[in-house]
Amino acid sequence: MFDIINFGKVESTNKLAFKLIEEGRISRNSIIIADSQISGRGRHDRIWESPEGNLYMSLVMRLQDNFRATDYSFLAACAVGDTLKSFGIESLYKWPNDIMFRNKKLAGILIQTENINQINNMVIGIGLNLVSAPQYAISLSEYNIKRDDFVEKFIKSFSSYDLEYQQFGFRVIRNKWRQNCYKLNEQIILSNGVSGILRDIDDTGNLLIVDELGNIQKITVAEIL
Ligand code: BT5
Repeated sequence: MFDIINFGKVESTNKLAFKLIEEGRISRNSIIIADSQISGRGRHDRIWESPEGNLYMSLVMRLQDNFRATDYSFLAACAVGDTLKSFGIESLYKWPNDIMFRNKKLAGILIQTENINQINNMVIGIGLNLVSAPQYAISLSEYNIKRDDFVEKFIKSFSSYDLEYQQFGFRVIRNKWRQNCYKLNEQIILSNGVSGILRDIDDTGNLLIVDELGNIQKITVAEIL
């Protein structure tokens, strides 16, 4: 189980997590939660809007040998999705790290790793719009979900997926993730210029697209536009 550590306003819960690991002030089974973030970040240093009222959390873990950090992006998405479902909310998972609701972005996941004192540390940052969102995104303001209730259920779901992952590997997570895959079997366009039908993810989390010529393209890094 995780120890929960609450903060008020922070720069970024992911950043704080690594600082606390470096200073030896946190166990590798903790969750940092903040009320708001001054400089919340997404991938490639993109900004994550972080006003008060939403959920900003970072899970601090030790990344065990032979496990891939990227697998945890799918695992965390499944746990967020199942938790949302327990509140009656049907979400979809957009490759590689978004949670969508009513066709708009509701939550994002940012996984970072750093080797500190010969230990591979993994920080899984999750931002979820409980009460407010930027105009182009969506929140759950109409649902009245308490942050702590969400976190409690999320931890249970995450921990049970993690056990399954450790026992059976990525296959179980992949099967579960693809059941809620956003735009599955639909035409998509990617940021790298590739377009085609989104067919699947493979056993390492790459996106598989069938292009106009019927060829399967394996995509490792890109965004679905
Ligand atoms: C993500 O990045 O979606 C990962 C976001 C992770 C945020 C959490 S909060 C706790 C922890 N601490 C941090 O500092 N970060 C993590 P990416 O796929 O790069 O998406 C970033 C894009 O999402 C931005 O460029 C905006 O277009 C959009 N965006 C920004 N804020 C948003 C929000 N609150 N809701 C929905 N979309 C947002």
